[in-house]
Amino acid sequence: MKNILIIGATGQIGSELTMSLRGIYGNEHVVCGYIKGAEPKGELMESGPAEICDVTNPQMIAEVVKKYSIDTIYNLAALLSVVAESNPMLAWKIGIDGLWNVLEVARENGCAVFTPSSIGSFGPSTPAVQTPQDTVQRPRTIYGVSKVTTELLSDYYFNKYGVDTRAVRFPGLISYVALPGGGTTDYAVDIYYSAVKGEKFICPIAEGTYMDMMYMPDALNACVQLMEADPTKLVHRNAFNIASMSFAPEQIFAAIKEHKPNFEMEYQVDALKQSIASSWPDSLDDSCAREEWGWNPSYDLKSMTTHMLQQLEKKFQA
Ligand code: AKB
Repeated sequence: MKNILIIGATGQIGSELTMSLRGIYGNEHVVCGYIKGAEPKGELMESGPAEICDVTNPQMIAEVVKKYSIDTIYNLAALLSVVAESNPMLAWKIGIDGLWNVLEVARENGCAVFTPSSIGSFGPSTPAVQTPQDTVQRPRTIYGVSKVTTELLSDYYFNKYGVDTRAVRFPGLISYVALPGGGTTDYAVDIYYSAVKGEKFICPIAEGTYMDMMYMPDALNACVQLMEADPTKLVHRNAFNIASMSFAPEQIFAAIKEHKPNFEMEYQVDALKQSIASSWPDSLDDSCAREEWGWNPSYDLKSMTTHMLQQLEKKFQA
């Protein structure tokens, strides 16, 4: 049985991952780690243990790990790409100084660690179409710089100390449960909210800009499947390309319009978001994840759109 700590458990991924892991391993075995100002609420708070656990405070992490005999840490604390550009030093402090803290506690206490990377770890000199698993990573954003460092430092701790570090490169994640905050791919969530509210969507990303995206249930499965994978099969560790769909704004708009024929969209391109989006791959080659641990997503743009709209409509009716 695993005892799991999720750092950053009240964020977009964390709030759903915590509930999903509680469903698999048992409520008492999954600790929701949060910071002051981002307290868990409702089911997240009530269904299992919750502790203040600031990634920038190594003693705090060590105390929680010891108190609950933690053997696996999901380190989800990070600033997303757009917001990180307005505070690069804070992005580094959380993303990299925080990662050192987590890896040191993991080394001392024998924990496995999952710290996600992103499509943001690639840059303008990376092959953009079917981006290979092992390729050029020279990002221009501080988010990307910290994600490449995350991959390298996590591999370093595995090779030098045997810490069981594993991760994926997340595409833009789309969910009806919690909103993302400060990412370049957020438009692909916001567009569904506009459609359900009956509002015109103002798109900050230019027509023809492709990025990889994924529906949250597939992203959650990737976390669990990779952390449960047979280590002898893993050639790579930090971090695997995973993919399920790639689209440009006009394609997600068209998919929504099939359900909502009166839906309207207008482009008002945001210069910062566009420059980041243009520097990221159009689509990833995820064959290593498929071969090494059986990655096989369930949702494409069509099935995700049907499910997203149904779920958001229920949410707004309630
Ligand atoms: C962002 O847009 O910053 C994130 C990501 C793709 O890592 N969603």
